[in-house]
Amino acid sequence: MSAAYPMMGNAPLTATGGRVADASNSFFADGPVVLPSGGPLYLQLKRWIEDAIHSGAVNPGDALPSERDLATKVDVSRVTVRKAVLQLVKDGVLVQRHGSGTFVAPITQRVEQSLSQLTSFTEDMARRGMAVRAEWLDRGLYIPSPEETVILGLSSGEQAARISRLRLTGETPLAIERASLSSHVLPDPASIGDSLYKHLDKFGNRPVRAIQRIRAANLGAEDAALLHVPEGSAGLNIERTSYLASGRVIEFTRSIYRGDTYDFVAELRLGDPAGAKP
Ligand code: 16G
Repeated sequence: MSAAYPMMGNAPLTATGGRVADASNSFFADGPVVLPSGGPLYLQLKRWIEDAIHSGAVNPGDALPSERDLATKVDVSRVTVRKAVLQLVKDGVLVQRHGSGTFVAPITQRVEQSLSQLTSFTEDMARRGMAVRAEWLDRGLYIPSPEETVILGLSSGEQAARISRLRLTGETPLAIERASLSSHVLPDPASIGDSLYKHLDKFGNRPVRAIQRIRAANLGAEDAALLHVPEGSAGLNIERTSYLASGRVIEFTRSIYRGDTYDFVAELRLGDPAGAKP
């Protein structure tokens, strides 16, 4: 993916997920085009566009000319343009938005999350000055699965309140979160606002401790589409089980984070070597 996000890393992740589209980027309007030589024509065109992005002649968020205009300018068929563009979309270099065209993919900056603080997504992002929002994928009360019954310690008659959200900053999706809680704690899953932890806090149910398990994963088609990355991209599968001070489990959440946007950071201290004499 490094070629797919050539300028990732230093620039800020903007609230809109990229610069304002500029269909009149002068690079595409300037003089005759000399495609890099070798290989099929569509790959030459693909390399030409990639080089333009690498060199900064075209910027993240810039719009590509229409298929027809690009074909005329480069003097290739529209089929060749389509093939090159499709490949670049698949690689995550370009993004297509229905009705508005094709754009250079926005820059994404890696976000660091401490592994020693029990914070919420909203708090993590607020500390970085990033506005977050959620798109609801699902919320409702369900008959609990055996796993939910065991992990949440549900008694008979308790249902599982499930909330599934796509977490975004601006237009850039960062994570998918699928949380389960007891229906006693969250009888109306539709009532939580932007932040689950804020909602739980209101009722004195904010978790004070959590166990988090992190695994590498390659994203399946559905999750990859939600996160706007190519299928099979690297992701982080995270399970968080959170506890109240009483020891009761309050939340079990499975999250999938984009591997290209998140670093989880843990501070390590020298402990007492096992068996050390006082
Ligand atoms: C974090 C937690 C998630 C929790 C959410 C609450 C991880 C991996 N997960 O994203 O378990 O439900 O925060 O965030 O850190 P909210 O209060 O903004 O809804």
